[in-house]
Amino acid sequence: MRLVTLGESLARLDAAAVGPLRHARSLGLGVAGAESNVAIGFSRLGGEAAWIGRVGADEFGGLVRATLAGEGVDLAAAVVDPSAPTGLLVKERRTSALTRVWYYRTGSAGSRLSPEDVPEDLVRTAQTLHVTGITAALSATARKAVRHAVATARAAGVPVSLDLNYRAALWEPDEAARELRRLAAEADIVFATEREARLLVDGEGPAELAGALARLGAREVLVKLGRHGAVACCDGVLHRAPGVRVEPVDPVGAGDAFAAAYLAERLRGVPVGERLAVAALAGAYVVTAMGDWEGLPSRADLEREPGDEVLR
Ligand code: KDG
Repeated sequence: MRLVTLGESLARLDAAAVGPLRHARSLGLGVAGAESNVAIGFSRLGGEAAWIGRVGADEFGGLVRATLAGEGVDLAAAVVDPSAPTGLLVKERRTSALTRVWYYRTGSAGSRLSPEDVPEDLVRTAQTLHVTGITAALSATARKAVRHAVATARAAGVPVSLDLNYRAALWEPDEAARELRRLAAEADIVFATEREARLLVDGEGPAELAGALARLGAREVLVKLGRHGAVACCDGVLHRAPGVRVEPVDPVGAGDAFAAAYLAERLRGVPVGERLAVAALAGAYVVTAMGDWEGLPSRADLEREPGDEVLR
């Protein structure tokens, strides 16, 4: 199983205490980045994942590289850029149920990703290319890098997976909708929340939205519903997975966990209904731990008997 992904990974500062950030007296240090979260999740489930991206020649860049390498992610295509800093995000726990994110990434090394950074052979020999709307929103060159990777994968018959991952702080809805529709038309697999789906298409509920997204071009569309599970439209057939009941402590990263597990199970030949259920379980795992990816499950975690106390 070989997954290739590209995007920006950042240093992450986490407020330990609940409340306005200005009153946080200490911040934890970690790593964030939707695409690298997926790479870690995929690697923890036994796959080989390679990450393409740029970090600065600074300590935060070292942190990103050490963390991804420690999780078994292949960094042969990662570029160290001496002329720009590694991007940073700060997570505020505004209330126990509401997390807010502040970005410091304009002009970052990661946002300078360009088509020349995408090794075509790596993409051509992958079994899945995974991209997200975040990278397309970072800069004109990063958007071209995404388009180039997608075109390279398509020409080689490599399935393209797209997580819409709309981030309102990075671009305007109209511009996002235009670019995401274009990418969705070229993808084989599309992941969306209900809200993200509505940015691109019209529809009453999740099933209609999944069908409408599928009409843009992808054979597999997954609409994630958080604690209510997910709906999939695969080759015109609808599937549903119920949610997994958990006590979430940090909601960030659930979608990446879902995508990582879905893509891993897909490559293992697991049927759609089952891979949806595994993906929902992976999402549940990640929200029960602090951090965007730290709680991602291993295969042993996923194979626990249903009804185990682990997630309750
Ligand atoms: O999906 C979680 C990501 O959003 C997070 O890890 C940080 O990539 C990130 C972003 O751009 O928000």
